[in-house]
Amino acid sequence: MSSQGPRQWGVTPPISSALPTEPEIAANNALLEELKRQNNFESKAESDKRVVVLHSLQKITEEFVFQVSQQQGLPELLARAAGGKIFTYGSYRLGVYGPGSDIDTLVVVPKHVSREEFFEHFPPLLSKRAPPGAIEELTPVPDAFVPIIKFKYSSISIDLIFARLAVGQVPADLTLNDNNLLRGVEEKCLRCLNGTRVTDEILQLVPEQKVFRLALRGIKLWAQRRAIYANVMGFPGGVAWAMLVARICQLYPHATSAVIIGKFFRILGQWSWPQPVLLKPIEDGPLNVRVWNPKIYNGDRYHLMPIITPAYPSMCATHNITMSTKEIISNEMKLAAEIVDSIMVGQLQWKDLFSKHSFFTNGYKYYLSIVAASRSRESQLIWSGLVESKIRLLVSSLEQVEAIHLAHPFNKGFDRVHHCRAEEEVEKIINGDLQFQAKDVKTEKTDLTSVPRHNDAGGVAETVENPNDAAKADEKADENTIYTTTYYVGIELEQDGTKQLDVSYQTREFKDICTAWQQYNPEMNTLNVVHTRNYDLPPDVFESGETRPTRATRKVK
Ligand code: 3AT
Ligand code: MN
Ligand code: MN
Repeated sequence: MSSQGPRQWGVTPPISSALPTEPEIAANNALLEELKRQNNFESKAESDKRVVVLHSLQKITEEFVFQVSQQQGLPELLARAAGGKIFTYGSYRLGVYGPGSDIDTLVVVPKHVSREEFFEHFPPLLSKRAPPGAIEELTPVPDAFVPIIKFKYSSISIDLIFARLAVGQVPADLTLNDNNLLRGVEEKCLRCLNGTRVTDEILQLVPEQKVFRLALRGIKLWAQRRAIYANVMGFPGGVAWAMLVARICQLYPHATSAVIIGKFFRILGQWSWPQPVLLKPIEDGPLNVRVWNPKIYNGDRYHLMPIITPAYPSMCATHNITMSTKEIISNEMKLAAEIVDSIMVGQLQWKDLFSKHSFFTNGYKYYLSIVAASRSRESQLIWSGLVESKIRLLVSSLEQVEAIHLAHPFNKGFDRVHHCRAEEEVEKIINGDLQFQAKDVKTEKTDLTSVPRHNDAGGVAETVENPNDAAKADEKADENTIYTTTYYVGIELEQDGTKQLDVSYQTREFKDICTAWQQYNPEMNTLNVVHTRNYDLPPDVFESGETRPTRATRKVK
């Protein structure tokens, strides 16, 4: 018998190593059934299709490396041995993908194959080797912060990124966990390797992957329904939620997913932030790069809810969190803890945990509507993305206003299209007026969890703009078409209510930050911050069946 006792997962001993009870197993089965009912899993046929696509991408990668190697004069045998391998990261790698998920894929090549060659040779090879018509919407974005090729392969979205290692060959059995593999690798490639290295480590650091996956599916669905899933807006993103669930799995190594979810809310709802959540001790490594360390770096001391990625070089995946979003997340966790307790004793059901947020229906009396507008769709994609990435700065500065207790950003923007004939009408539109909204184009929520835009630590940052296909309004010659994206921030005032609400300084400062950006074009883009009372919220932020706030009727004396 081993004298060492059970393995310790993570940085502390477990809280409990108890085995599941009958009622816990029953609650877990009910959780699984509810997630199925919520369409959280895709069919076996769909999943099999992903395997076929990935197999094909592996073959194409090998051919790509072979082709480039031969062109460089390598003899056939060596060109074959140069190898090339694909890895995945994101929800597919974690095993928590649903019907609409993409496959986040990384192509790893040996040192003699360059990024330029990847962008030059890979797309044509893809079209040539995939079944006819299988590749659609092929969009290489070589100049992004993380260069990427986006496409659909047999209707599955693929995000393809690239890393070149400082090795002569990339064999089929290569893994990316050795820190020394990072030596001599350029920065863009390091960023691309990070996604796979982090997801791989998370999976390595949990006691039971199956338990982890089901619990994470539950937590992700809850966070999406509660509108607290969006890294750009100051909420945790997919990687951060995964790490939080992983930590709870470490603390209860034999628990069911249902129990993990309950403990998740209890423990994290009262976590003594800014104590960091770690999955293992922070490692030092061979590179001259920054590793998260609040003792050394002043900036790291300001992280309010630090959740630290396990793979070297460790980073904080939640540096965007503000005082308000932290409070909102903690409140949601406390509320959820009560709900799960009731589920466990049979008084509520899992569907109650996944109920929709009430940000608009029963949220705040006052909202700020941040309206980003452009005269063309292309310009609007870029402009709204920039404005979106700065909202959390506005939120932080609103938090400093004495009369404001909380500034709550909604996690998605609303894309609208408007037709108008006169400049006065344009003026109204860019100030939030919806009377000229195109009748034939539905308002769309920009899904920040699936349209990656701006940089983030702890994952692979992709700066990509996704053309919004559904809203293809014709631009008629005699009409101006204006594109707006509106972000909503709910404002909770301080209790005493005596102070005046004046946010003119904060909104001006926010506009200055956005318009200082070099791609801002005053001819094309505008930005306005409008005060909106709850009863003036536009109808399209509500779903059918929801009750809109009404103006409180005053008693007539
Ligand atoms: P889906 O199932 O695809 O919706 P996911 O977790 O795979 O969920 P993404 O495909 O959007 O989500 O992202 C996969 C990884 O790519 C997560 C993170 O490492 C990286 N990533 C995506 N968007 C961003 C972003 N805006 N900033 C930084 N990293 C990002
Ligand atoms: Mn994904
Ligand atoms: Mn993706």
